[in-house]
Amino acid sequence: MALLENSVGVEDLVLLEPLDEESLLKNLQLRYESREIYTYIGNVLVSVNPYQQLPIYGPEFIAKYQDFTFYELKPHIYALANVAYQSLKFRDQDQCILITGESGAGKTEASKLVMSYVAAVCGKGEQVNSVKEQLLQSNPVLEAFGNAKTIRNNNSSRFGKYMDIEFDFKGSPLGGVITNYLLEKSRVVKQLKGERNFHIFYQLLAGADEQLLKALKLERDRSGYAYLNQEVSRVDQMDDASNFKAVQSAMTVIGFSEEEIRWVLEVTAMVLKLGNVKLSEEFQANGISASGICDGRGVQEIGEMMGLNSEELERALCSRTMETAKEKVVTALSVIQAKYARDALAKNIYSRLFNWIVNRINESIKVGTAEKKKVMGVLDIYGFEILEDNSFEQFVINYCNEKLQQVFIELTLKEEQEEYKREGIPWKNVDFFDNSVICNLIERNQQGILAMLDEECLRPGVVSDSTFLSKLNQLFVKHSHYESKVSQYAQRHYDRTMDLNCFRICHYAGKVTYNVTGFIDKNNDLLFRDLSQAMWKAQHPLLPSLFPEGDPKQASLKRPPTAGSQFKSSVAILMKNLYSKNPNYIRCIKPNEQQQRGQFSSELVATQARYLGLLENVRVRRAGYAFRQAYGLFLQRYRLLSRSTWPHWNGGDREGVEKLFEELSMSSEEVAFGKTKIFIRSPKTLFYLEEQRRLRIQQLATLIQKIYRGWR
Ligand code: AD9
Ligand code: MG
Repeated sequence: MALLENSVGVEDLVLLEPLDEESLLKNLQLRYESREIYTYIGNVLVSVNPYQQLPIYGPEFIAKYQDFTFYELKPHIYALANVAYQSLKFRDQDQCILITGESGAGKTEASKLVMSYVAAVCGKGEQVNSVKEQLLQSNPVLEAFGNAKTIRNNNSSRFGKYMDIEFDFKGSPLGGVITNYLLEKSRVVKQLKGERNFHIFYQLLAGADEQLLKALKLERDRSGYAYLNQEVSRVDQMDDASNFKAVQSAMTVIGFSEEEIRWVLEVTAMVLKLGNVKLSEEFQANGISASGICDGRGVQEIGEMMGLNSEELERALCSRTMETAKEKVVTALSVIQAKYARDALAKNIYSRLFNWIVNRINESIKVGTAEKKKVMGVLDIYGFEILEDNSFEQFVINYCNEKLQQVFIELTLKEEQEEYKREGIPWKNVDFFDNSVICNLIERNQQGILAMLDEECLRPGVVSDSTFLSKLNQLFVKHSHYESKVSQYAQRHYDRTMDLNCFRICHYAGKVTYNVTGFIDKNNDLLFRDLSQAMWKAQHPLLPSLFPEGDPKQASLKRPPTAGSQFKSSVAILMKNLYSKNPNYIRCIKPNEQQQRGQFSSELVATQARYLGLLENVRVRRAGYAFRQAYGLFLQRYRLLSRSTWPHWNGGDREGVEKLFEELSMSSEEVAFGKTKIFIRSPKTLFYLEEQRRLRIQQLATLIQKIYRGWR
């Protein structure tokens, strides 16, 4: 057991003295500076991004952690993965691994480390290896299409991911299911300064051979593409060309046919080419300014690739058909509207392609329903976001985090409670902040913010972001977790930082001000019907299936669910799934904004520690008994402190520990004897035992030296 090593801080924050934010940060920093990136809070793992390859991974370490119990070795992600896998295999308990943290904190790397650990220890054989390969190879494919360079992370996941890995009764993998959440599709058409589009576009241009480029009607020179931000095209230590080969081979391993790979690349190329469709005002219809396409060749090529008459494509891009009960009216779009339609089409094609890829992977890794399965879920999802300008995306991301916090509190407490119950130890309730009031504010049926947004989107008449905001202001003026200019005026509180078009939510992790501009549009997420119908008519083997609502026979008048309500229902499914499993937490922390090794910004870490509720987590853990261990292991470590148990003890483990405490005159308040484990209330007792043990070892060493000298 290596719980206490003062030179590198405590390995379990539960043992921290004094317990406050300052010492928590100091401890993480001390450890980080000694390249100890992992620290526990009981069974929760805190991981600080090292921004360097540490020599602590790979087969040798996997073998080491496979053979030891949780606290026997240094804190490590392999230890957590091992506990989860062993409980799944031997205790028949479905597990989930929840990885949270802000962008660049190391979530995706952590999820890959967990997967590679599990893959290494979970059985052998040709069939099993092929399943493992498929599961592991889903990562490079999803990363190519779903990750991008951002200011904060060169390989930032722009979607949330939950993956269930399914095992048979022996613990060998059978397959899995991936669920993806909210791809940041706006990136397809526009990127912030210093950021890139999704990796696949660059990989394709750099890695495709001449023949493929020609077939896809692409030029190798990326500077010709309007959708690719021109100022950054390369990323340090990222080889787009060789990654392209890796993606193609990963797709093959997963089971995509050559044809399917080709279709995916064709659709990707169409998106890229759509960005170059130039629209201008040169066409006049009935004297009214309308949009038209300047560069006919581009549209013609896209039409050919889509298997669509280019005039039809042009019509779909530049006009809009309104259907009334009696007639169809075609109106020309203005240039601004047509550009909006073009970009909406590109974003929709890409995000639907991404969903198609996820579904296609799922088809390959799917497991038959007849078999009884054990499941390990791995969640790699965006952490809480407070940006300078927060919009609809941050709102739903933070809502998801609010729900995850709810799971965290309930399951952490529940697990504590259950352990005490299992061990037959009385439990006292712990006070904690219950964030259900915030979850309700957002998600409550018919009365929450999401419901208000939907109501506004569906309401006939003139709706706008500001009518939505007025509605919120009216409804929540007195809500303790809602603020706006209106509610502030009502309370005679004047805050210059709050604009008129904003509302603020006091989340568990802090206050976030959301700008409502674009909420209605993003929630509606509508594509002009002309465009979906055109896509549905295309002859391309993949494209039409991405736009089923374009089928005129479909009851297409029925409105698709809004983005907000879709997200809410997928979060609800996720929560149900998580609640049915035993949770294992990895809390990832980003030590600096520069993506540099060795730098630890206390201020930055402090903010994250607050979002992640680390201190609260330690308090909950300490409210009961700070430390617990199986009798056998405990006795082995401390038996040298008692005459009854040292040097020989022939009784049972529990009796040995009882004797030990009797001799040390330990207060009965301080310890509790469970069925299989000893529970110690305060860390101080453990420090005391450790200190006594150290002195005793010193004493014994001196004694041995004396005897040795006597012999000589
Ligand atoms: V985002 O929300 O998707 O933008 P993540 O997923 O939290 O973010 P990611 O795992 O991508 O962050 O980590 C960012 C970078 O940190 C990686 O590309 C690595 O270069 C680096 N990193 C993270 N964890 C480790 C690690 N355990 N060892 C070495 C690491 N490098
Ligand atoms: Mg990531």
